[in-house]
Amino acid sequence: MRKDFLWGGAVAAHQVEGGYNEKGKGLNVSDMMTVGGVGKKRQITDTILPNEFYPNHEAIDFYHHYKEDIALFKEMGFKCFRTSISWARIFPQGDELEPNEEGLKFYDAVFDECLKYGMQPLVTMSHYEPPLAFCMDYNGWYDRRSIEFFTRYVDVITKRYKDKVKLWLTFNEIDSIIRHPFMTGGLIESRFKPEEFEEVEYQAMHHQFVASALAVKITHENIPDAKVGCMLTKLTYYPYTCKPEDVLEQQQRMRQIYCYSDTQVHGEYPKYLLQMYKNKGFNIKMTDEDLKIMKKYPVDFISFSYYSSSCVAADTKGLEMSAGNTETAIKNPYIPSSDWGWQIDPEGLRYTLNKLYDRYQIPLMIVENGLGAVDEMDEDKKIHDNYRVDYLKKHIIEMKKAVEDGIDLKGYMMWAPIDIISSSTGEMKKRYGLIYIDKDDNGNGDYSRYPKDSFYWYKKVIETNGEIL
Ligand code: BGP
Repeated sequence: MRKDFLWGGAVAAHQVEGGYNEKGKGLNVSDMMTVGGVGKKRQITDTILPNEFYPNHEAIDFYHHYKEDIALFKEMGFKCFRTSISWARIFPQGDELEPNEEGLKFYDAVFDECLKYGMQPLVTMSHYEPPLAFCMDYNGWYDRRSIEFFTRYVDVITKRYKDKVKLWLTFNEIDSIIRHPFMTGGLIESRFKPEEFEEVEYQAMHHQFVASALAVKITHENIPDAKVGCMLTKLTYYPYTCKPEDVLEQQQRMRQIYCYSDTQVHGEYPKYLLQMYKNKGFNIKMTDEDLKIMKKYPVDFISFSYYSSSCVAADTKGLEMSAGNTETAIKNPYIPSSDWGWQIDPEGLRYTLNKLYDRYQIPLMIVENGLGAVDEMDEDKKIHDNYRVDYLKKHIIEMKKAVEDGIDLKGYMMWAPIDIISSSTGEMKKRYGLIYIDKDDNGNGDYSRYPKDSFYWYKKVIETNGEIL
């Protein structure tokens, strides 16, 4: 791999920090989620219920353990650490004029700790963390004022961290507003007419696109040497068969994926998306000024999460479905699945990287890739997670092949260097980490950290710049 390749790991504030009400932080949507689990849906409430357990309130207590955790990331040789800033730590209600200084100080300390070890922070501005009050009082991203509130937040954080953070992502998985509108867009479905809700989602998405373009502008003004990327859920679909109708179905489905990067990279809505609005009779309010802003400030690079792939068919009758955290499609009979039913497809990563690069020809970065699995600790407090090593190894092999194919890849952030709360189920049991956390689904445990076998394996991978896998 290139000498300056960014090896590292990624997390999101709400899944690690805890300290949900410390030093002036406001509640955000992820603070309102309860534990789900396989086959069970997470509950979302708009007020904290007395007898309910909210796993993100403590998460893995990174808020108090960040020094220890960052030291462990350093031990693995991380060049880069991706995390997010929790908007409600900085603007507790979302709409204030002045930021919360205590919240800003926390991230100063986190970034300083990374920089102390020569580790670059890669920061997501919004990763499923809209402030709850902003959702309750304004209907989240549906309200146009969301653009103003968000850009004020972006201006504050990019001014404050201008000497510390040079790599930024605007919205995590911006496409996910369609799949989980509350987490991504702060939209409370019951407040809208069911037949109008899809249009509401696309209206909120428009506001995010404008805000994202403005975030690119503001970041470049405040930090001239910064790079700002978009972030996509890289859902990869294959046609279930070579029947032309399945291939057409796949083409249509992929447009639902590409429309987000088409818009953020080319700076304008693709014609097929505008046609879809027309066909559905949507009236998405957008001003000429919005469209000018989107055109003027496209992203510098594309980042994405990649876990899995699946299939689509024109006729799904009788076909088995696969699982995913936000999306399900048809199960591919040729590839295995994780404990949570996500299909494992390393070759799909090479395919995806090439597809994206062919389409956009701008730098790419993998900012999430990993395996959620049940880990057992043995009597010596060791975790032999060879299945995780196997997953990561196979994906890195395919990533290297894609680089040989000629793509421009800046880095690989595995998800997640440390066990964290699952964003879709709220579980601890679903572990992604290279470091084990002593905490279970009911909140029991003392939060001790234990490197797993995969920790030592990844350390070697980074040490040899991906030569020894
Ligand atoms: C991505 C999210 C992450 C993360 C990951 C794994 O979609 O950006 O926040 O959670 O998926 O998903 P889960 O935690 O549901 O297993």
